[in-house]
Amino acid sequence: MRLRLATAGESHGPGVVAVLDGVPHGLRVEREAIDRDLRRRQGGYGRGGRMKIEHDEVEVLAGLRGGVTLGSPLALLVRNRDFDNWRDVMDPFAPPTGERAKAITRPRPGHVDLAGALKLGLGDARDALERSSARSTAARVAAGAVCKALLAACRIELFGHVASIGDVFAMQHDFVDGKEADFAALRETTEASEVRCADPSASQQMVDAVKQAQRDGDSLGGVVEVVAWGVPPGLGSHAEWSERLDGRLALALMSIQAIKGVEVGAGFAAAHKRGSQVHDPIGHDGRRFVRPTNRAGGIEGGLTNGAPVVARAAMKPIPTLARPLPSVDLVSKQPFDAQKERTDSCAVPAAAVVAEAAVAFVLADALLDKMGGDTMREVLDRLAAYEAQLAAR
Ligand code: EPS
Repeated sequence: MRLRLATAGESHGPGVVAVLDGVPHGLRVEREAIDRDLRRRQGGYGRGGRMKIEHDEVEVLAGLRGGVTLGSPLALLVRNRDFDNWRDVMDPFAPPTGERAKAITRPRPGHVDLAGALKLGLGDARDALERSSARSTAARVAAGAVCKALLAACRIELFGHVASIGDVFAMQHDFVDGKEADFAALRETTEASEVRCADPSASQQMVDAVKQAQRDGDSLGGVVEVVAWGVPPGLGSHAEWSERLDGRLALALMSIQAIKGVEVGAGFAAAHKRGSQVHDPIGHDGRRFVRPTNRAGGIEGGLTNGAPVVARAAMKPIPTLARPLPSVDLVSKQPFDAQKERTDSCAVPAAAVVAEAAVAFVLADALLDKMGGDTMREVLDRLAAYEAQLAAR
């Protein structure tokens, strides 16, 4: 594996940071491309008050010169504007003060609060939840934007969209090889939707469902889908479990805050069907191998097969509730309602952008594994040679 991504940063601390190592020399990276993805992640109907405070923008601390990568680690910082309101709680040196320490003592079911307080031996969950917060996904999105630039240079494109929110489902699409023009159109529709959904009538129903949940003091989850096309066959590994591409996608997606399930292609539904209904027949159009269906989601045997890569992730509803569930005080053990905090009511549209970044990281990593090279010139030359070899078969 060529790429390494480390992230740091507390939700209400000075900022979140990504260190992305392994990007070859010579990749052009536009500041606006990173900032655009940061803005996309902040949007979506159902976000709470925090997003009115933050205006995420990247500061590049290392790895880039004149808009071109140096082949050294990239260090990307996104500052938290809200830190100004939390200095007396989150200052890196001054101890938190009294009332304003903002202790979380009545753990929210579904959040890290209880498990984190137990792990760290604390009667206040703040130290655990600050890092566990989905604020950290801003760092993953900034790094993902760099990965997307690398993929785009290799003519690989992708986008994340919302497949469902609550019990509202968008129309499903066949992401079959050869229909790439349709994907680009769906991406446009998605960008125009308040909930990042490619189906306009479902979009409106999703907004209504979130409004209703808000009125009820409740929250909603959903399913996001990422589709990538132009992906050459043979990325990943059939040889070792830890390098299989579906396994790597599962880790990248499952590790996003609040994700409880991941599928590739037909996923869980394939388990209830016969083999003849699930596997994608193989043809040849005189030029290359073709697949009329893509239930495999572009991955067979841990390797990309040349069809679009399709992966989905299921997000649970946000755990912080305006009408809280029963909980227990961490110190007194007395029953109380769980703590109320400012929160989002639905962050599924944001999760689609984060999932896109997660898939971009995995695909860029697998592409670099296959192609090798210190410079983008070497990567592109080796990709062209591989494509010529495939065309000659
Ligand atoms: C989050 C709680 C909310 C979200 C936050 C994730 O923050 P706050 O407690 O400051 O209102 O807004 O997400 C972000 C800040 C973000 O940038 O996505 C949580 O508890 O995980």
